[in-house]
Amino acid sequence: MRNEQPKMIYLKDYQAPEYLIDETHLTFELFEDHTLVHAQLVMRRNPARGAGLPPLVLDGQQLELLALALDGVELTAADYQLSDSQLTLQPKAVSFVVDSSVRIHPESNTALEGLYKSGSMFCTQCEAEGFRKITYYLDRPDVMSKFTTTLSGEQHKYPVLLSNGNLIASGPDDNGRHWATWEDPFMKPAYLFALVAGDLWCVEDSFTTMSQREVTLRIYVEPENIDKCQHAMDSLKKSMRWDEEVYGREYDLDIFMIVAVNDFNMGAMENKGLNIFNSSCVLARAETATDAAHQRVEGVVAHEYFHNWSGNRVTCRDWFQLSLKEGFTVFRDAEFSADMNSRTVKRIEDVAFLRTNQFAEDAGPMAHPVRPDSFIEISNFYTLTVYEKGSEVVRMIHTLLGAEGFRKGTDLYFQRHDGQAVTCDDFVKAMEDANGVELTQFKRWYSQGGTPRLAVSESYDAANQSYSLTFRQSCPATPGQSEKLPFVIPVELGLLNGQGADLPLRLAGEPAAQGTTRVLSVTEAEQVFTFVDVAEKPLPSLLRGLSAPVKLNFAYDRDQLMFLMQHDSDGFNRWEAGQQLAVQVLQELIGQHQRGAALVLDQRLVVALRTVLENPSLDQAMVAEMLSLPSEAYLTEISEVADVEAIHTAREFARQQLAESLFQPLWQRYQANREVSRQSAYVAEAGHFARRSLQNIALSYLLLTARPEVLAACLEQYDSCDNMTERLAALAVLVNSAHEQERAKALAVFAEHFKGNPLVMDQWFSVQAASALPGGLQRVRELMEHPAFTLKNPNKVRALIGAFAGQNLVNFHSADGSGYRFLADMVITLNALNPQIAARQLAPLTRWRKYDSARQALMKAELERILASGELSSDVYEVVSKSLA
Ligand code: B3K
Ligand code: ZN
Repeated sequence: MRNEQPKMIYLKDYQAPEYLIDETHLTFELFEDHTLVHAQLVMRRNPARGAGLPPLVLDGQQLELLALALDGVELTAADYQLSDSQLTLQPKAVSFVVDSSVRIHPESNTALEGLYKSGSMFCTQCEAEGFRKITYYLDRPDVMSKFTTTLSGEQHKYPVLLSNGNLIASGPDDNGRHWATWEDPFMKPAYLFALVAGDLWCVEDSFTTMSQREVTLRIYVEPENIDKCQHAMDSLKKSMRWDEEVYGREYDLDIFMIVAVNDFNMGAMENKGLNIFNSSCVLARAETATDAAHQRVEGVVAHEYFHNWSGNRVTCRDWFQLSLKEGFTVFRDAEFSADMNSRTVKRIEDVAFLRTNQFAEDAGPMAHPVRPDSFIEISNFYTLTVYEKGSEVVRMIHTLLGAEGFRKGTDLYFQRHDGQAVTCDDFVKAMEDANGVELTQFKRWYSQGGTPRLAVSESYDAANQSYSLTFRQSCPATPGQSEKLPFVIPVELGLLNGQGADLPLRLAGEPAAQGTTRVLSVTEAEQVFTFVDVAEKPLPSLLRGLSAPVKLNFAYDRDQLMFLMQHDSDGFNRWEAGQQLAVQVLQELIGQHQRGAALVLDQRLVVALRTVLENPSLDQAMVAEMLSLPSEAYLTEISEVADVEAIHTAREFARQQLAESLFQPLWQRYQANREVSRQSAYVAEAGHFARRSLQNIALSYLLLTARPEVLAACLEQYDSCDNMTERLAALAVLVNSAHEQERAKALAVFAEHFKGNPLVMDQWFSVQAASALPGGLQRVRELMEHPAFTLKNPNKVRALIGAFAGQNLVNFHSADGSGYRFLADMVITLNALNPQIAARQLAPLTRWRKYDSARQALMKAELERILASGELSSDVYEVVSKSLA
């Protein structure tokens, strides 16, 4: 908790550190009621900061200082100053050694930052500023040091003792204790430090790198999970090979370890050589993890592994540069997943997520540029903007330079900055230098927040056979930034003729056409591009693959969208046309509902989806994506004022109508796919994901019809499937259905069967929390009393409270304000337990500007109540105060 007014930190105030730490020698003595940490820091004045010996200011929080020595001489209280967050002492020479001993309490650390206990094991999470809760240190990413770590604990309770790098010695102690010493040969900032002690089992494998070095791979888990590691191990080996092939990056230590822990604030952490993972991002097998979970494991294992180069070997100078490693690494893992599975489907999923969630963040009170200018609490800036939009920015560089040019840029970046802590500017500079291009204007993507609008209009000149597109870009104001300068917007496009074929593209002034899809750079506020040799008025396919994270506006009519859905050569844009058609149709229904008129579904949506369903040559995953109507959250995001009730009613009406009208083709595809699932064992591969996704979305429509054969099929799937993907889908469909008895029975059977598996129980909580049936809040309150629930576990909080507030929009936004009150109560409780999780759960309340004035008032009142509730963490304080500003 803060006891001073939280301070804003600014990028413009960055200064290099006064001192450097060449070597860090740590000793941990782990006990049940405390831990002793001894740190020996071999330090010197930073030559870049000139002469003189200013005071040395070390970061430290919640540490009990037991002893302090400078160059071997014990210091007394008169020799240093101690505050809640700093230890200040006066060096006497350019080079010196600081020794400190502190006592800490991992056993009562519920914030899960620094050293803490997850169940019976010790583990760490240091990024961003957790290391200062372990020992006094220069806890900033531009201070890089060589670490040696010795840890000791009871042999019986903690047979496995791990830290970064290589094990160099170990042995027994007296009194049933033992110890191990690990040495990490690579310089690293403190945020990459890790330690684990526990009763763990591991699966082991090995990988031969491109220069023929053998690397030992180990995944450590609690004994009951030893049968759920194979998928993560396979994913790790694929990631290692992919990074060699696509980026020329080889692994650099003799061992790579992953440890799964149950209590973890985020998905995982890329500590050098010792990744620590939320168990939800490691454990996967058919019976307990869905296809989505398998894909998440693959993606997160890859993401953390890729950080070894994009993050660890080349790290961030300061935390304003977070997207340097995160945006780049998300781009890398997205491309990896695209290569391992279906590229188009991966892009569709990522874009749907970006537009629903990051665009909402960009339109809210916490909006910030990809490289923020200021923050109060850095933990609040592990955002969709830094991660997902940051990845889009890297993707645009890739689009502008092409794959080869981009690779030249990354080669130069890694070579030039290996072992350094650098900035986003350094990244872009490497791209510029390797390609002989200038990206000055492009860099506005790093410094300007908000989602740009791109309005496009057309004109066709039949006499001259020319076709012009006019692009107008603008960007709404965001906190602290009222005026925006034009961005560089890469627009990938094609022009379709009346038969749906792509036309050759020749811009006025060019000697010849250059392909049928190309990338235009829109750089002005308003800019016209004219194509020549255009014999008939074409239909444009714009922003293919979402080539820039902008909101596109072109006045397509519904027939044109149906045409694009069928003919666009770009699979992503075929999906996109279907989504736009659905948005138009749903918005019409929303309007009808608001006027009190009868709801009438535009039959063109039915025709379009029937065509998709009856086309056997389409990838089944694409069919499933096209059948998925835009989510309520997305419809909210694109509304001026979101009418929660109308959105829900309109969307459910459309689903119901589609289910009735398309019953035959849905039933046929469901039965065919279920039959294949019945005949074959579970396989975690793209083709199988595709089959099951179509099967399950078909089932969700089918159960909206009152046909008894569908209920029977749903129960058959629920009872006799061999995997969690089919089982959970059947359960979710039942939970949202009117079949009360079957629902209750399925839920009870599920809970009984999986009560020993916390990750599966998370799914059970989520499915119920997200159910739009009336009485949602009451159900959530009851579930909080379930023995498997605890507010101390972040996965549980996300599964129940997060799913309720983020996915159950009708119940959360109940007009009486009960949902808001509940969330505020949870945030106040969590603030004391785990500030990072508390601040994250707040997000739905910060979006108050989207709603009608009555709801706005209720939401703001809850934010005010949180603000007045007493001692707030800097995490919660920052989000609440900015939301009310
Ligand atoms: N780098 C970690 C983030 C941990 C932040 C904790 N406040 C996860 C990742 O992006 O790989
Ligand atoms: Zn990351």
